[in-house]
Amino acid sequence: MQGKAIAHPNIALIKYWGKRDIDRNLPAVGSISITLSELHTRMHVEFDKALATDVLTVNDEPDERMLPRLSVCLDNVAGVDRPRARIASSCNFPIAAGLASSASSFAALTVAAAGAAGKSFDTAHLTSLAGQASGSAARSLLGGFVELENVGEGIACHSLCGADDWPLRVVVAITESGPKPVGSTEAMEISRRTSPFYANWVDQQAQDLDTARAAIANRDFETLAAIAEHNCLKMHSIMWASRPPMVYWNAATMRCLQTVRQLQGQGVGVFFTIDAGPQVKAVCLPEYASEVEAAMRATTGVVDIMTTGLGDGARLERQE
Ligand code: 2P0
Repeated sequence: MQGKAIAHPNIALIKYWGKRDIDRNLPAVGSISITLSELHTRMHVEFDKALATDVLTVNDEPDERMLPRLSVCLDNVAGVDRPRARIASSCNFPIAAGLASSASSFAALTVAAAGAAGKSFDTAHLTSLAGQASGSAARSLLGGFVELENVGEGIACHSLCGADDWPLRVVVAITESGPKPVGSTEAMEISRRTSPFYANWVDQQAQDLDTARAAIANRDFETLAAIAEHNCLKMHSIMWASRPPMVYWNAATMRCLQTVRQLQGQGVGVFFTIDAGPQVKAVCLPEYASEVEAAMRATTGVVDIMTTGLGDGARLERQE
């Protein structure tokens, strides 16, 4: 009755922002992401009939905050009549700070819970379960470049390119390690309801996805860089124009963008992307990784740097 799984966060190059069905947590738009290798979340789920409630530890400390969402995910995977569970999560990067910790957490939890419940679901079903818990988590089921599509009444994910087939590097510049002021789920809803740019965003997404998909197939870094930066800035423009406005950036976020622009001016193959937080991810061709890392590290306000390659999808490590 126990399962242990590992999953890596993913960074969207073409972003998911907004839902078409809140109750079923279905995204309004498709997205394309890269799964990272060095950052990870491990989830250990142990069902125990003697427990009265689910209990959670995060990095060995009791933690109640995420428990309600994790419990619902366990219900969806193992059934509402399941025994209560001991959930132990460990994460090697800052949580809830715009580094996609919910993606790796819910992908790992879905796989661990299915293992603990003795269910052998296929990837399509695991994708749908993880996506119900957190939209971006569905993409962490797979490795390398991953596309999430809206298909009928649900979602489907497929791999566009393996992690080793285009081994880009990602330099993550941490500019602040505290949790973000507004969670993504709430921020997406505020955007959908109030931003004058939201409808355009939804309308244009298919075109951005087509451009990125073709760039990945052709290993065309320049085209991917241009469309990823455009899509990222569009997403943030929606948030800035929402009521209340949501600005996740800080001064160092902007300085990192300037660093990337300077590197690009010197011919370095790099582009930026930013999620619902102040961290900047600089995606680069492997030959430029140390140059990009040094430049980001030297940027005023950057408090930490993590460099990673592209990694594999979520997997079960132990099942008993
Ligand atoms: C993404 N983000 O595509 C976008 C870009 C953040 C910015 O998916 O409400 O935690 O749980 O489905 O997946 C973060 O949102 O949201 C996210 P829910 P999730 O990566």
